[in-house]
Amino acid sequence: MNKRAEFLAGLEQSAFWMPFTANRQFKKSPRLLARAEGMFYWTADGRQLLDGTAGLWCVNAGHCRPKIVEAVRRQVGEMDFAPTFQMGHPIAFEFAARVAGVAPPGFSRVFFTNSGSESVDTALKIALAYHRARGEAGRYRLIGRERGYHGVNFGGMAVGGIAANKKMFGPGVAGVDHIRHTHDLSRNSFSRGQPAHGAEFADELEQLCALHDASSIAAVIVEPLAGSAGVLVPPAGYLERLREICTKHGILLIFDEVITGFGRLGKPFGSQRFGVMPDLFTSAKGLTNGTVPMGAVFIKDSIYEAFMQGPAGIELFHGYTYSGHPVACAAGIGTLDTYAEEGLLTRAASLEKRWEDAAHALKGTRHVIDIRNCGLIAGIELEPRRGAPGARGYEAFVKAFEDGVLIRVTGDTIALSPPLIIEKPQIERIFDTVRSVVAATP
Ligand code: PXG
Repeated sequence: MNKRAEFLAGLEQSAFWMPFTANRQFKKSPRLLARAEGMFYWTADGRQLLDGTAGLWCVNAGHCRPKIVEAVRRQVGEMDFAPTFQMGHPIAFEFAARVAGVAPPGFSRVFFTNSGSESVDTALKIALAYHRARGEAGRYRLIGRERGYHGVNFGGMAVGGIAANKKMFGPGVAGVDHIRHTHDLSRNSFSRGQPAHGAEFADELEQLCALHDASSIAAVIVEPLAGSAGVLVPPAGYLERLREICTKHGILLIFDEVITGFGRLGKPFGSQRFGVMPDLFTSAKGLTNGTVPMGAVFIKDSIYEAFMQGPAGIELFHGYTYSGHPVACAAGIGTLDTYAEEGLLTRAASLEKRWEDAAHALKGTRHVIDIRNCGLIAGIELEPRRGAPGARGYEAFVKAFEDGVLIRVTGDTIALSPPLIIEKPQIERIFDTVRSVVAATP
Protein backbone atom coordinates (compact mmCIF):
# COMPACT_ATOMS: atom_id res chain seq x y z
CA MET A 1 0.00 0.00 0.00
CA ASN A 2 1.35 3.47 -0.77
CA LYS A 3 1.42 6.16 1.90
CA ARG A 4 -1.81 7.80 0.83
CA ALA A 5 -3.78 4.56 0.63
CA GLU A 6 -2.44 3.64 4.04
CA PHE A 7 -3.56 6.99 5.44
CA LEU A 8 -7.06 6.58 4.03
CA ALA A 9 -7.31 3.03 5.32
CA GLY A 10 -6.39 4.19 8.82
CA LEU A 11 -8.72 7.16 8.85
CA GLU A 12 -11.69 5.42 10.45
CA GLN A 13 -9.54 4.72 13.51
CA SER A 14 -7.82 8.11 13.45
CA ALA A 15 -6.87 9.77 16.73
CA PHE A 16 -8.14 13.14 15.49
CA TRP A 17 -11.53 13.94 17.07
CA MET A 18 -12.67 16.45 14.48
CA PRO A 19 -14.46 19.62 15.61
CA PHE A 20 -18.09 20.29 14.66
CA THR A 21 -17.96 17.26 12.39
CA ALA A 22 -19.88 14.01 12.04
CA ASN A 23 -16.70 12.03 12.68
CA ARG A 24 -17.97 8.57 11.74
CA GLN A 25 -19.54 9.80 8.54
CA PHE A 26 -16.55 11.93 7.54
CA LYS A 27 -13.93 9.30 8.21
CA LYS A 28 -15.79 6.86 5.95
CA SER A 29 -15.78 9.32 3.01
CA PRO A 30 -13.29 12.09 3.74
CA ARG A 31 -12.77 15.36 1.91
CA LEU A 32 -9.11 16.24 2.28
CA LEU A 33 -7.41 19.51 1.41
CA ALA A 34 -3.69 19.49 0.74
CA ARG A 35 -2.60 22.82 -0.69
CA ALA A 36 -3.80 26.39 -1.18
CA GLU A 37 -2.93 29.50 -3.12
CA GLY A 38 -4.83 32.70 -3.81
CA MET A 39 -8.50 31.90 -4.46
CA PHE A 40 -7.96 28.13 -4.55
CA TYR A 41 -7.52 24.96 -2.58
CA TRP A 42 -6.29 21.69 -4.04
CA THR A 43 -7.61 18.44 -2.68
CA ALA A 44 -5.32 15.61 -1.63
CA ASP A 45 -6.16 13.88 -4.91
CA GLY A 46 -5.16 16.95 -6.91
CA ARG A 47 -8.50 18.61 -7.77
CA GLN A 48 -8.71 22.40 -7.72
CA LEU A 49 -11.43 24.03 -5.60
CA LEU A 50 -12.52 27.66 -5.82
CA ASP A 51 -12.72 28.93 -2.24
CA GLY A 52 -16.17 30.47 -1.73
CA THR A 53 -15.76 30.70 2.04
CA ALA A 54 -12.29 32.17 2.67
CA GLY A 55 -11.49 28.96 4.54
CA LEU A 56 -13.83 29.52 7.47
CA TRP A 57 -14.49 33.24 6.97
CA CYS A 58 -10.85 34.02 7.73
CA VAL A 59 -8.57 34.03 4.69
CA ASN A 60 -9.59 37.52 3.59
CA ALA A 61 -6.43 38.21 1.55
CA GLY A 62 -6.46 34.80 -0.14
CA HIS A 63 -4.19 31.84 0.55
CA CYS A 64 -0.44 31.69 1.07
CA ARG A 65 0.19 35.35 0.33
CA PRO A 66 3.93 35.97 0.05
CA LYS A 67 4.22 38.86 2.54
CA ILE A 68 2.50 36.86 5.24
CA VAL A 69 4.36 33.62 4.56
CA GLU A 70 7.68 35.48 4.57
CA ALA A 71 6.93 37.39 7.79
CA VAL A 72 6.04 34.17 9.59
CA ARG A 73 9.13 32.36 8.30
CA ARG A 74 11.38 35.18 9.39
CA GLN A 75 9.86 35.50 12.87
CA VAL A 76 9.76 31.80 13.69
CA GLY A 77 13.47 31.57 12.93
CA GLU A 78 14.33 34.66 14.95
CA MET A 79 12.28 34.24 18.12
CA ASP A 80 9.71 31.48 18.27
CA PHE A 81 8.10 32.41 21.57
CA ALA A 82 8.48 34.93 24.33
CA PRO A 83 6.18 35.68 27.27
CA THR A 84 4.09 38.83 27.52
CA PHE A 85 3.45 38.55 31.27
CA GLN A 86 5.61 41.17 32.99
CA MET A 87 7.91 41.35 29.97
CA GLY A 88 7.47 41.94 26.28
CA HIS A 89 8.84 41.89 22.79
CA PRO A 90 8.74 44.77 20.33
CA ILE A 91 6.71 43.01 17.67
CA ALA A 92 3.67 42.70 19.96
CA PHE A 93 3.72 46.44 20.63
CA GLU A 94 4.29 47.12 16.96
CA PHE A 95 1.38 44.96 15.85
CA ALA A 96 -0.94 46.44 18.51
CA ALA A 97 -0.17 49.94 17.22
CA ARG A 98 -0.61 48.86 13.59
CA VAL A 99 -3.91 47.12 14.13
CA ALA A 100 -5.28 49.90 16.37
CA GLY A 101 -4.42 52.15 13.43
CA VAL A 102 -7.03 50.45 11.23
CA ALA A 103 -9.70 50.42 13.98
CA PRO A 104 -12.32 53.18 14.16
CA PRO A 105 -11.18 56.33 15.98
CA GLY A 106 -11.33 56.06 19.76
CA PHE A 107 -10.32 52.38 19.91
CA SER A 108 -6.63 52.72 20.54
CA ARG A 109 -6.21 49.78 22.95
CA VAL A 110 -5.95 46.13 21.98
CA PHE A 111 -5.95 42.95 24.07
CA PHE A 112 -4.55 39.90 22.25
CA THR A 113 -6.07 36.42 22.42
CA ASN A 114 -5.75 33.32 20.23
CA SER A 115 -9.21 32.86 18.76
CA GLY A 116 -12.65 34.34 18.37
CA SER A 117 -13.93 32.37 21.36
CA GLU A 118 -11.20 33.77 23.57
CA SER A 119 -11.84 37.27 22.25
CA VAL A 120 -15.49 36.97 23.24
CA ASP A 121 -14.79 35.71 26.74
CA THR A 122 -12.13 38.39 27.16
CA ALA A 123 -14.54 41.14 26.08
CA LEU A 124 -17.23 39.87 28.48
CA LYS A 125 -14.73 39.79 31.35
CA ILE A 126 -13.47 43.29 30.56
CA ALA A 127 -17.07 44.53 30.58
CA LEU A 128 -17.74 42.98 34.00
CA ALA A 129 -14.44 44.23 35.42
CA TYR A 130 -15.00 47.71 34.02
CA HIS A 131 -18.23 48.15 35.95
CA ARG A 132 -16.55 46.85 39.09
CA ALA A 133 -13.64 49.21 38.64
CA ARG A 134 -16.16 52.04 38.63
CA GLY A 135 -17.99 50.79 41.70
CA GLU A 136 -20.93 49.24 39.88
CA ALA A 137 -20.38 45.61 40.83
CA GLY A 138 -24.15 45.10 40.66
CA ARG A 139 -23.93 45.00 36.89
CA TYR A 140 -23.39 41.30 36.34
CA ARG A 141 -25.90 40.30 33.69
CA LEU A 142 -24.85 39.61 30.12
CA ILE A 143 -27.37 39.80 27.29
CA GLY A 144 -26.95 37.99 23.98
CA ARG A 145 -29.31 37.31 21.12
CA GLU A 146 -31.08 34.27 19.75
CA ARG A 147 -29.17 32.72 16.83
CA GLY A 148 -26.01 34.58 17.89
CA TYR A 149 -22.71 32.72 17.65
CA HIS A 150 -19.95 33.84 19.96
CA GLY A 151 -17.67 30.82 19.96
CA VAL A 152 -17.60 27.82 22.20
CA ASN A 153 -16.04 28.85 25.50
CA PHE A 154 -18.32 29.17 28.51
CA GLY A 155 -19.05 32.89 28.24
CA GLY A 156 -19.55 32.88 24.50
CA MET A 157 -21.62 29.72 24.61
CA ALA A 158 -23.87 31.21 27.28
CA VAL A 159 -24.55 34.50 25.48
CA GLY A 160 -24.76 32.65 22.17
CA GLY A 161 -28.17 31.69 20.91
CA ILE A 162 -27.66 28.45 19.02
CA ALA A 163 -29.46 25.74 20.92
CA ALA A 164 -27.44 22.81 19.57
CA ASN A 165 -24.24 24.35 20.89
CA LYS A 166 -25.62 24.51 24.42
CA LYS A 167 -27.74 21.46 24.99
CA MET A 168 -24.88 19.10 25.84
CA PHE A 169 -23.25 21.29 28.44
CA GLY A 170 -25.57 22.12 31.29
CA PRO A 171 -26.44 25.51 32.72
CA GLY A 172 -23.13 27.31 32.08
CA VAL A 173 -22.90 30.95 33.13
CA ALA A 174 -25.52 32.49 35.44
CA GLY A 175 -27.20 35.84 34.80
CA VAL A 176 -27.52 35.54 31.04
CA ASP A 177 -30.56 36.44 28.97
CA HIS A 178 -31.28 36.94 25.29
CA ILE A 179 -33.19 39.22 22.98
CA ARG A 180 -34.92 37.78 19.93
CA HIS A 181 -33.19 37.26 16.62
CA THR A 182 -33.87 39.49 13.63
CA HIS A 183 -34.85 36.89 11.04
CA ASP A 184 -38.24 37.71 9.56
CA LEU A 185 -38.90 35.85 6.33
CA SER A 186 -42.51 36.97 6.17
CA ARG A 187 -41.60 40.65 5.78
CA ASN A 188 -37.99 40.67 4.60
CA SER A 189 -37.39 37.76 2.22
CA PHE A 190 -35.13 38.51 -0.76
CA SER A 191 -34.00 41.85 0.72
CA ARG A 192 -30.94 43.36 -0.89
CA GLY A 193 -28.58 44.60 1.83
CA GLN A 194 -30.20 45.68 5.08
CA PRO A 195 -33.84 44.58 5.31
CA ALA A 196 -36.43 47.30 5.78
CA HIS A 197 -38.37 45.76 8.64
CA GLY A 198 -37.39 44.90 12.19
CA ALA A 199 -35.72 47.89 13.90
CA GLU A 200 -38.31 47.35 16.62
CA PHE A 201 -36.83 43.93 17.49
CA ALA A 202 -34.25 45.95 19.44
CA ASP A 203 -36.99 47.12 21.78
CA GLU A 204 -36.91 43.75 23.48
CA LEU A 205 -33.80 45.05 25.20
CA GLU A 206 -35.95 47.69 26.87
CA GLN A 207 -38.21 44.91 28.11
CA LEU A 208 -35.25 43.07 29.60
CA CYS A 209 -34.10 46.30 31.22
CA ALA A 210 -37.50 46.60 32.85
CA LEU A 211 -37.62 42.92 33.81
CA HIS A 212 -34.14 42.60 35.32
CA ASP A 213 -33.58 46.25 36.27
CA ALA A 214 -31.16 47.93 33.89
CA SER A 215 -28.65 48.58 36.67
CA SER A 216 -27.99 44.82 36.87
CA ILE A 217 -26.97 44.57 33.20
CA ALA A 218 -23.28 44.84 32.35
CA ALA A 219 -23.24 44.33 28.60
CA VAL A 220 -25.09 43.36 25.46
CA ILE A 221 -23.23 41.37 22.82
CA VAL A 222 -24.30 40.91 19.21
CA GLU A 223 -22.70 40.24 15.87
CA PRO A 224 -23.33 43.32 13.70
CA LEU A 225 -24.31 40.78 11.02
CA ALA A 226 -24.95 37.26 12.33
CA GLY A 227 -22.80 34.88 10.30
CA SER A 228 -22.88 31.34 11.60
CA ALA A 229 -26.59 31.18 12.24
CA GLY A 230 -27.30 31.76 8.58
CA VAL A 231 -26.30 35.27 7.47
CA LEU A 232 -28.78 37.56 9.20
CA VAL A 233 -28.28 41.14 8.05
CA PRO A 234 -29.36 43.74 10.63
CA PRO A 235 -32.61 45.50 9.71
CA ALA A 236 -32.27 49.22 8.95
CA GLY A 237 -32.28 51.18 12.21
CA TYR A 238 -31.88 48.09 14.42
CA LEU A 239 -28.28 48.54 15.55
CA GLU A 240 -28.89 52.26 16.07
CA ARG A 241 -31.73 51.43 18.41
CA LEU A 242 -29.68 48.89 20.36
CA ARG A 243 -26.97 51.54 20.74
CA GLU A 244 -29.48 54.08 21.99
CA ILE A 245 -30.94 51.77 24.62
CA CYS A 246 -27.50 50.71 25.86
CA THR A 247 -26.34 54.31 26.16
CA LYS A 248 -29.50 55.33 27.98
CA HIS A 249 -29.03 52.61 30.62
CA GLY A 250 -25.24 52.66 31.00
CA ILE A 251 -24.90 49.20 29.44
CA LEU A 252 -21.81 48.39 27.38
CA LEU A 253 -22.45 47.36 23.79
CA ILE A 254 -20.06 44.70 22.48
CA PHE A 255 -19.89 43.93 18.78
CA ASP A 256 -18.56 40.51 17.91
CA GLU A 257 -16.67 41.30 14.71
CA VAL A 258 -14.92 37.97 14.35
CA ILE A 259 -16.53 37.57 10.92
CA THR A 260 -17.42 41.17 10.04
CA GLY A 261 -13.96 42.57 10.84
CA PHE A 262 -11.17 43.21 8.35
CA GLY A 263 -13.00 44.23 5.23
CA ARG A 264 -15.73 41.63 4.88
CA LEU A 265 -18.46 44.28 4.66
CA GLY A 266 -16.62 46.83 2.50
CA LYS A 267 -15.26 48.85 5.40
CA PRO A 268 -12.53 47.76 7.80
CA PHE A 269 -15.16 46.91 10.46
CA GLY A 270 -18.89 46.27 10.58
CA SER A 271 -19.39 49.18 12.96
CA GLN A 272 -18.15 51.49 10.20
CA ARG A 273 -20.28 49.82 7.58
CA PHE A 274 -23.41 50.28 9.68
CA GLY A 275 -22.42 53.61 11.25
CA VAL A 276 -22.94 52.41 14.83
CA MET A 277 -20.10 52.32 17.35
CA PRO A 278 -19.88 49.75 20.14
CA ASP A 279 -17.88 50.15 23.36
CA LEU A 280 -15.76 47.06 22.78
CA PHE A 281 -15.39 44.79 19.81
CA THR A 282 -13.88 41.40 19.19
CA SER A 283 -11.93 40.09 16.23
CA ALA A 284 -9.94 37.02 15.11
CA LYS A 285 -9.91 35.23 11.72
CA GLY A 286 -8.99 38.04 9.27
CA LEU A 287 -6.68 39.58 11.89
CA THR A 288 -3.92 37.23 10.71
CA ASN A 289 -5.63 36.04 7.53
CA GLY A 290 -6.09 32.72 9.33
CA THR A 291 -2.38 31.98 8.96
CA VAL A 292 -1.57 31.74 12.66
CA PRO A 293 -4.35 31.58 15.27
CA MET A 294 -4.92 34.95 16.90
CA GLY A 295 -7.73 37.13 18.19
CA ALA A 296 -7.94 40.66 19.53
CA VAL A 297 -10.36 42.74 21.57
CA PHE A 298 -10.49 46.44 20.74
CA ILE A 299 -11.26 48.67 23.68
CA LYS A 300 -12.61 52.19 23.75
CA ASP A 301 -10.11 54.60 25.30
CA SER A 302 -12.38 55.60 28.18
CA ILE A 303 -12.76 51.96 29.25
CA TYR A 304 -9.02 51.39 29.24
CA GLU A 305 -8.54 54.62 31.19
CA ALA A 306 -11.00 53.49 33.85
CA PHE A 307 -8.73 50.53 34.59
CA MET A 308 -5.68 52.76 34.79
CA GLN A 309 -7.14 54.82 37.64
CA GLY A 310 -7.04 52.03 40.23
CA PRO A 311 -4.34 51.10 42.70
CA ALA A 312 -0.86 50.32 41.36
CA GLY A 313 -0.38 46.72 40.24
CA ILE A 314 -1.94 44.41 37.68
CA GLU A 315 -4.99 46.17 36.29
CA LEU A 316 -6.67 43.14 34.72
CA PHE A 317 -6.17 39.61 35.98
CA HIS A 318 -6.57 38.03 32.59
CA GLY A 319 -4.37 36.86 29.74
CA TYR A 320 -3.18 33.84 27.80
CA THR A 321 0.27 32.28 27.52
CA TYR A 322 0.08 33.13 23.85
CA SER A 323 -1.38 36.67 24.07
CA GLY A 324 0.72 38.64 21.60
CA HIS A 325 2.58 35.56 20.34
CA PRO A 326 5.48 36.78 18.19
CA VAL A 327 4.73 34.51 15.23
CA ALA A 328 1.06 35.51 15.25
CA CYS A 329 2.06 39.18 15.42
CA ALA A 330 4.36 38.68 12.44
CA ALA A 331 1.50 37.07 10.52
CA GLY A 332 -0.71 40.00 11.52
CA ILE A 333 1.78 42.58 10.29
CA GLY A 334 2.19 40.71 6.98
CA THR A 335 -1.58 40.60 6.73
CA LEU A 336 -2.06 44.33 7.35
CA ASP A 337 0.66 45.08 4.79
CA THR A 338 -1.14 42.93 2.23
CA TYR A 339 -4.52 44.49 3.03
CA ALA A 340 -3.03 47.99 2.68
CA GLU A 341 -1.13 47.35 -0.54
CA GLU A 342 -4.15 45.85 -2.27
CA GLY A 343 -6.85 48.03 -0.71
CA LEU A 344 -8.57 44.91 0.62
CA LEU A 345 -10.23 46.50 3.65
CA THR A 346 -12.53 48.41 1.31
CA ARG A 347 -12.40 46.28 -1.85
CA ALA A 348 -15.64 44.47 -1.01
CA ALA A 349 -17.50 47.76 -1.47
CA SER A 350 -16.50 47.92 -5.14
CA LEU A 351 -17.61 44.32 -5.75
CA GLU A 352 -20.77 44.41 -3.69
CA LYS A 353 -23.20 45.34 -6.47
CA ARG A 354 -21.91 42.58 -8.77
CA TRP A 355 -21.98 40.11 -5.88
CA GLU A 356 -25.51 41.13 -4.89
CA ASP A 357 -26.83 40.85 -8.45
CA ALA A 358 -25.23 37.43 -8.90
CA ALA A 359 -26.70 36.22 -5.60
CA HIS A 360 -30.19 37.51 -6.28
CA ALA A 361 -30.17 36.04 -9.78
CA LEU A 362 -30.77 32.73 -7.94
CA LYS A 363 -34.28 33.86 -7.02
CA GLY A 364 -36.68 31.42 -8.62
CA THR A 365 -34.26 28.48 -8.42
CA ARG A 366 -35.95 25.39 -7.04
CA HIS A 367 -35.90 25.18 -3.17
CA VAL A 368 -34.59 28.74 -2.69
CA ILE A 369 -36.81 30.57 -0.17
CA ASP A 370 -34.59 33.53 0.65
CA ILE A 371 -31.43 35.32 -0.46
CA ARG A 372 -29.60 37.74 1.82
CA ASN A 373 -26.44 39.73 1.20
CA CYS A 374 -24.18 42.45 2.58
CA GLY A 375 -20.58 43.24 1.64
CA LEU A 376 -19.00 40.05 0.32
CA ILE A 377 -21.37 37.79 2.23
CA ALA A 378 -24.41 36.00 0.89
CA GLY A 379 -26.88 33.63 2.50
CA ILE A 380 -29.09 31.41 0.40
CA GLU A 381 -31.80 29.73 2.39
CA LEU A 382 -33.30 26.51 1.10
CA GLU A 383 -36.62 25.04 2.00
CA PRO A 384 -35.83 22.16 4.36
CA ARG A 385 -36.71 18.73 3.03
CA ARG A 386 -39.75 17.39 4.88
CA GLY A 387 -38.62 15.30 7.85
CA ALA A 388 -34.92 15.88 7.13
CA PRO A 389 -33.88 19.43 8.01
CA GLY A 390 -30.31 20.17 6.93
CA ALA A 391 -30.16 17.32 4.41
CA ARG A 392 -30.66 19.51 1.38
CA GLY A 393 -27.99 21.97 2.53
CA TYR A 394 -25.50 19.20 3.23
CA GLU A 395 -26.09 17.53 -0.12
CA ALA A 396 -25.60 20.86 -1.90
CA PHE A 397 -22.30 21.31 -0.07
CA VAL A 398 -21.05 17.84 -1.03
CA LYS A 399 -22.11 18.27 -4.65
CA ALA A 400 -20.48 21.73 -4.91
CA PHE A 401 -17.27 20.25 -3.48
CA GLU A 402 -17.38 17.61 -6.20
CA ASP A 403 -17.99 20.35 -8.77
CA GLY A 404 -14.95 22.33 -7.65
CA VAL A 405 -16.41 25.07 -5.43
CA LEU A 406 -16.10 25.26 -1.67
CA ILE A 407 -19.28 26.54 -0.03
CA ARG A 408 -20.39 26.47 3.60
CA VAL A 409 -23.75 25.39 4.96
CA THR A 410 -25.42 25.81 8.31
CA GLY A 411 -28.57 23.76 8.31
CA ASP A 412 -30.28 24.56 5.04
CA THR A 413 -28.65 27.95 4.57
CA ILE A 414 -25.68 28.26 2.25
CA ALA A 415 -23.23 30.92 3.45
CA LEU A 416 -20.77 32.42 0.99
CA SER A 417 -17.84 34.64 1.97
CA PRO A 418 -14.96 34.41 -0.50
CA PRO A 419 -11.49 35.90 -0.08
CA LEU A 420 -11.67 39.65 -0.76
CA ILE A 421 -9.30 39.25 -3.73
CA ILE A 422 -12.01 37.49 -5.73
CA GLU A 423 -12.29 38.43 -9.42
CA LYS A 424 -15.62 39.04 -11.12
CA PRO A 425 -15.73 35.84 -13.22
CA GLN A 426 -15.13 33.86 -10.02
CA ILE A 427 -18.21 35.47 -8.52
CA GLU A 428 -20.29 34.17 -11.43
CA ARG A 429 -18.71 30.75 -11.11
CA ILE A 430 -19.60 30.44 -7.43
CA PHE A 431 -23.25 31.35 -7.97
CA ASP A 432 -23.58 29.27 -11.15
CA THR A 433 -22.34 26.25 -9.22
CA VAL A 434 -24.67 26.97 -6.32
CA ARG A 435 -27.59 27.29 -8.71
CA SER A 436 -26.88 24.00 -10.40
CA VAL A 437 -26.22 21.97 -7.24
CA VAL A 438 -29.28 23.36 -5.47
CA ALA A 439 -31.53 22.73 -8.47
CA ALA A 440 -30.20 19.19 -8.74
CA THR A 441 -30.93 18.43 -5.07
CA PRO A 442 -34.09 16.39 -4.61
N1 PXG B 1 -17.64 34.92 17.17
C1 PXG B 1 -18.11 34.86 15.93
C2 PXG B 1 -19.03 35.92 15.44
C3 PXG B 1 -17.73 33.81 15.10
O1 PXG B 1 -18.23 33.74 13.85
C4 PXG B 1 -16.38 32.96 16.91
C5 PXG B 1 -16.80 34.02 17.67
C6 PXG B 1 -15.44 31.96 17.49
O2 PXG B 1 -14.21 32.01 16.89
P1 PXG B 1 -13.17 30.79 17.04
O3 PXG B 1 -11.92 31.37 16.46
O4 PXG B 1 -13.04 30.50 18.49
O5 PXG B 1 -13.75 29.64 16.26
C7 PXG B 1 -16.85 32.84 15.60
C8 PXG B 1 -16.41 31.67 14.76
C9 PXG B 1 -19.40 28.83 10.27
C10 PXG B 1 -18.33 28.94 11.30
O6 PXG B 1 -19.44 27.87 9.57
C11 PXG B 1 -18.14 30.13 11.94
C12 PXG B 1 -17.19 30.26 12.93
C13 PXG B 1 -16.39 29.19 13.25
C14 PXG B 1 -16.56 27.98 12.60
C15 PXG B 1 -17.53 27.85 11.61
O7 PXG B 1 -20.22 29.72 10.13
N2 PXG B 1 -17.11 31.47 13.58
